[in-house]
Amino acid sequence: MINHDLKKKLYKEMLYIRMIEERIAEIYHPADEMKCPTHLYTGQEAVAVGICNALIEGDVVCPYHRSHGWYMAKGGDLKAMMAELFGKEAGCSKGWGGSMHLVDVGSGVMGSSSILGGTIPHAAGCALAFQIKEVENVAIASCGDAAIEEGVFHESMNWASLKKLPVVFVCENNLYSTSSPLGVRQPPVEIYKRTVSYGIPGVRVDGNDVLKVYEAALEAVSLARAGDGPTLIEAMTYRWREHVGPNYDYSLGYRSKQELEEWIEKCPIKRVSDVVSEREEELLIEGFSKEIDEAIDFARQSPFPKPS
Ligand SMILES: Cc1ncc(C[n+]2csc(CCOP(=O)(O)OP(=O)(O)O)c2C)c(N)n1
Ligand SMILES: [Mg+2]
Repeated sequence: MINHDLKKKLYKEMLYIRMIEERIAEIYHPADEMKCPTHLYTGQEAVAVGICNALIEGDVVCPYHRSHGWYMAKGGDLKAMMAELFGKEAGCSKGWGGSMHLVDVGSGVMGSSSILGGTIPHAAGCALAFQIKEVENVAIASCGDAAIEEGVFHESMNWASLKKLPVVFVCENNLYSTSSPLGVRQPPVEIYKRTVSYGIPGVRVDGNDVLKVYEAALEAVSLARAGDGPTLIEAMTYRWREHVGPNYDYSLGYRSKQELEEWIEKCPIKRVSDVVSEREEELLIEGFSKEIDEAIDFARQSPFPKPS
């Protein structure tokens, strides 16, 4: 049962992530201080927020390259993330990783990766460690729809099913791999149905509905925690901005402005915005804006890592 307080928490976290991403988009080119390739999460916020809110202390996430939302939703530190994007020593990966390689082991962010599908076996490995240690924790792997085409996805599903590992695979299906639509890359079988051959549950949810994502996550996580093995959650969503970078890219022709506008209508944040009053929203925006300013100032003032 999702009460008012939880709904508000989910709303706030999505708004926070949206504001961070949109601020990065504003400063990325004009300031030219972030040298790392940056994949923005705008439009997909409900997935990381819905999943991470179903987790408990000690659970871990292994996020994919569109990682900022996961890092923040799991409790990562904004200043450390911003410093990482600026390539600074105070960054969460000491300035050497950039946007796609965010780590905060203390918060359970076990390291995102630029290698498609790369963090799927990492999560299975974390889950194996939990099983061996006999702790009731769960590991989450996030990936995009393109990672389903990687061998390592299938190897991990096979092993996780065989060993009944406490892992939940989350596929954020935003319909594209860079500029290639799903239909030119995969046979017409829904991603969540691929689990049939591994004998594990697969579910599809509206990935722009944070309440639905949360409920699906709760169920998958409780199965995993009870020793009943993995689940694949396919969350249908859409990235608003270009694959990598801050621009809108419908002018490239691989997707239409109309398609983007239809998904903007389905904004995950707008869908639960009735949980706050206008005044509350203003205050939240004011507070988050200040925090983001402070994180950017902190990142700018931090030194670069020493070559040694
Ligand atoms: C193993 C591997 N192959 C190819 C790439 C190049 N690459 C980077 S992002 C990307 C598209 C990823 O699409 P998807 O997994 O659907 O995630 P999205 O970016 O759509 O969120 C590709 C092909 C890579 N990083 N790793
Ligand atoms: Mg994709």
